[in-house]
Amino acid sequence: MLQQVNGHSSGSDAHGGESLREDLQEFLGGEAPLHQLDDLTKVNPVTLETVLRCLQARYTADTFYTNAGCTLVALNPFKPIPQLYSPELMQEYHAAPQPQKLKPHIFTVGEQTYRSVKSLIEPVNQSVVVSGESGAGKTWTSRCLMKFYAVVAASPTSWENHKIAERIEQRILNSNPVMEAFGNACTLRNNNSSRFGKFIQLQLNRQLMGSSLLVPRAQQMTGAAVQTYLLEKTRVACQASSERNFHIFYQICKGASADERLQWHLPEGAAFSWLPNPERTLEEDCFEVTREAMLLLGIDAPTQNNIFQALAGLLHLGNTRFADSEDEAQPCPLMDGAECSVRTSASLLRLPEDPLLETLRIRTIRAGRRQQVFRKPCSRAECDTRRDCLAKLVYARLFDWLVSVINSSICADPDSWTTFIGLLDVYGFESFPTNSLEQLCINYANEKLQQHFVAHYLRAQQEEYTAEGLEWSTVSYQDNQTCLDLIEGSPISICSLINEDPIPPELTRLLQQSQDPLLKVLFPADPEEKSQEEPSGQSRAPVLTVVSKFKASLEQLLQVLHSTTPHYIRCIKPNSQGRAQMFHQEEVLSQLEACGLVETIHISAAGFPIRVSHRNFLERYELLRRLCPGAAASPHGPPPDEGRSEWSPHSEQATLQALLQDILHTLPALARAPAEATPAPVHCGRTKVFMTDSTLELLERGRAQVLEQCARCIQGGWRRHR
Ligand code: AOV
Ligand code: MG
Repeated sequence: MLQQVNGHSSGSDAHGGESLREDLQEFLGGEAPLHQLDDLTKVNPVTLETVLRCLQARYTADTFYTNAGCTLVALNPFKPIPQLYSPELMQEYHAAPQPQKLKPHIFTVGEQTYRSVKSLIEPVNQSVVVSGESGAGKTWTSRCLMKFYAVVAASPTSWENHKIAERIEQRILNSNPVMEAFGNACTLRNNNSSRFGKFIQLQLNRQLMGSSLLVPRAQQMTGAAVQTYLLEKTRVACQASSERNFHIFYQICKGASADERLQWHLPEGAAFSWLPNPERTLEEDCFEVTREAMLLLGIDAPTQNNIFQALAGLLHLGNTRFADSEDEAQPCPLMDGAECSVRTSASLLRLPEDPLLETLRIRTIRAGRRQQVFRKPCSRAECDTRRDCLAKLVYARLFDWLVSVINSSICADPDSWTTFIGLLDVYGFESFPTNSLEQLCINYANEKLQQHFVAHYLRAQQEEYTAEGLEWSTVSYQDNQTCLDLIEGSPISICSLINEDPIPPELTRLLQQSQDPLLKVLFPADPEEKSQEEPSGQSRAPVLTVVSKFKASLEQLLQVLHSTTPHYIRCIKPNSQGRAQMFHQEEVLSQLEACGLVETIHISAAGFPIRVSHRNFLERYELLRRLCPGAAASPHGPPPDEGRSEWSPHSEQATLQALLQDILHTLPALARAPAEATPAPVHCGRTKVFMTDSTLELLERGRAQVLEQCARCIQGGWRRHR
């Protein structure tokens, strides 16, 4: 199929030549060249091939954003384009009377959400759902949007406020390098892959201009709250070949000073088994940036020192290797050289060395009515699992603690904000040669978000048309409900069958013995935790599994999204090599198919994004109806001038529809619109009038024209009178 489209072998670095360009022009039937089509709803006909070709033409022309009805498609350029994200451009979108008239950009979405959340009549919380497969550009996009809000939503009112505003927005932006250092890693699909999901709620206040209650001065960002989802903690102790551990470990090893190296036992060139591929240097390996950002978030140098020392302790723990025990009754011996690793690890984590070794090698079981304690030496594999589990436990608690510190640093006082804009950046769909529980959760999260999109847009839109009695031929779309049923349905699904890695209680107990101030905070002696230690197997509350907790947190997220007006950005990865100027058709095609883009465009193109109640429509455009000759001649006659309450939307639906047609026939001339600007049909539903953006624009132009004429008449009359 692809070969037929443009003569390029599918899967090649298909960059269009002259013949391709001509072909595209011809295909469009002499209309604007494909790369100039800002909105995919204008592609004709809308098929996977045509959409693909339009996106490819735009990519070739270095145009990376395209509208697709309610969605913005963002192609990853895989090259820096500073002018595309400059503060000047942000201001341009912010100041534009109609930002949607400018070239498609994430700043249009930013400005639209900002204006909607500012609305004086009915401010509604907004959310931006950024989706796409791993490496498609979600994190980049949400970072740019955060910068956009930091620029446009920080309008200081006084010098004092100016400093506060600067501090808070800077702190919010600083949360990014910190969270990415601890939560991102280099994978096969993305050098800076997010290994956790993130929903950031940018909190805005409402400031009024002087004493006027009607004119808003500005809406400032007063704070933010971050919610994270399931960190892929397995990565601390286990990395697939060619992948890396979390960035922070490399940052420490590469960026520590000579003194710190000594203190943290990280001699230059030391090899750590949990630190694969250290020779790869990435942009993300910058320790100084992380430290500076931590400092600005209020994490002082001594606390940072504790954190990095604990992480060095984990690296040494990873070098602890066990050999098989010849006698099952005896604990596994350590491999040569591993004593030193355990000792160093214990000293860095400030744990007693012998209990550390014992905990790693001996399992404690309580059984029987009297809860007798049995000690059983672990097999070598079990020792490895316990070692890994210890590291994962420390790292996951450290990450959660960091998030809570970030939140306390950036979160605004509940009384100081009224509305929010939520930005969702989760880990993208991924599939590796070997996949773990985390991949299931990651892909499950993506299916849930797709379902939200399907429910909110594809299904709800069409259901409303039917309910309103509009003639509408249903566009079929791929519903992923069966896939979700398989993962989370009841009574039996993958979620209900998974019963993963409980943490051995001895590990927590051991960590509670640490003398390290940080570990003391991460592992406080908790009486509740102690009571959970004995796995007697009877009368215990069901333990929440990782999957069930994740499922619950996703449900919560979706509830928040449902309570907002969502906006969608679909990031598309043009190739899997991360190279600029390379458009891999098959890879893009599969992403377009997966997100149902063509169906979205069909519904958007044929649909009516503008919905106005009968009453509101008449109130605003009544003056057009009165000047419209067709209306007077209408067999239904005009509706009563006064007492619009008699004007029942249900009984008069047909009359309204006829009048609408009259208005719209007269409108192009009235609005002095170009001849080709004939409005698309308007539909009168049971309770609302449905129309397209272009119809609305025409109506508004007509209205402005009439008002201008009226003003001239009044002025003329007034002069004659004088
Ligand atoms: P992701 O968030 O969607 O993947 P990223 O946002 O990390 O993907 O993007 C991957 C890489 O693509 C970045 O590190 C940049 O090098 C490049 N990139 C993305 N967008 C742009 C842009 N607009 N301009 C220039 N380069 C860009 V994942 O977190 O793996 O699902 O889990
Ligand atoms: Mg990401």
